[in-house]
Amino acid sequence: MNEKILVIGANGQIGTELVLALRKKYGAEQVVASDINNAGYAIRHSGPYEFANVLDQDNLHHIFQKHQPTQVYLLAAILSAVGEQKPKMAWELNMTGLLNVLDLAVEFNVGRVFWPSSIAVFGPNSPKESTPQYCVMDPNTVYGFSKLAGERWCEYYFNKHGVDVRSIRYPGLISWKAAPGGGTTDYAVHIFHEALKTKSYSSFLSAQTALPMMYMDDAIRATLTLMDAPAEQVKIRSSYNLAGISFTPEQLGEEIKKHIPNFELSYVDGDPRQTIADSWPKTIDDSRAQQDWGWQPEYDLPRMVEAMLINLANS
Ligand code: AKB
Repeated sequence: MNEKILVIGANGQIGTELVLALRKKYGAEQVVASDINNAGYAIRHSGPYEFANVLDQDNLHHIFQKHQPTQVYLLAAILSAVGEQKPKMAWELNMTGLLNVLDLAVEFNVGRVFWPSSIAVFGPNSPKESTPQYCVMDPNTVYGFSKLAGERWCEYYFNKHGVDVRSIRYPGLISWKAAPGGGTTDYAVHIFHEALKTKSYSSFLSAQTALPMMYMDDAIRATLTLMDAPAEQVKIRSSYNLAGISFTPEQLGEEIKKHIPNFELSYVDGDPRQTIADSWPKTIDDSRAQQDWGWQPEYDLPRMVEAMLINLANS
């Protein structure tokens, strides 16, 4: 089948790499990138591009009508740290944006929809180690409970309207092509830029704060694998746990020192992102993703650190 793919929120950390991967796979003309901000030169100039505001149903309707997408990726969101500064706006964007797209997916009979969830759906009373797919979930950030509510809407639209919606609970994503946009896990990207530039970094998370993370290449591969899987293999229609690497700032710093021996890592106390990180899992059990659609990560900590340093140094 000739796919026509619409990516909404294409200029963000995931979108920047996902659009390029989709254009390579399906051909540039088949992948329409869209975003509310017109940054992202590589994205805008390597294929079709539309201005899209997920809160503007008429604008979205026009884009769906014009391109008749067979697959839609909705990546526009406000992440955990910024969400705490702008709680109402985060709820509005993350929730209304999703509902607008799900309604249009029904109206235009879109074949498949991808929507990202996050480890932020877990909360202080969720198990911290090997956090299972199903457990107590009491997220206490606006981002976290907007993602949890979004997961319920995704499953609901699958059951009630037959929308083939697929989702992953991404861990913190580590990438060199685009910056992360206001999350709690952002330190794990900033640290590489500073290590190369100034040989030092001051972490806003404490030395022992372990969090689930993933190199972007693995995240893109997971996303495309899930979207390619036959519908009957996608047994979870809320969102799949996905694990890559778990590490602390101290462990990451030690690994960077193997490449930059005089790198110095320090820590600042009292950052509000520490409280968010403390409410999240340390490690994730992703056995359902492994069983249902064959997920296996390729990047461990040493490989990810080497890839980040080499790619950033050469970019
Ligand atoms: C964040 O830190 O908010 C995001 C996430 C884990 O979803 N990177």
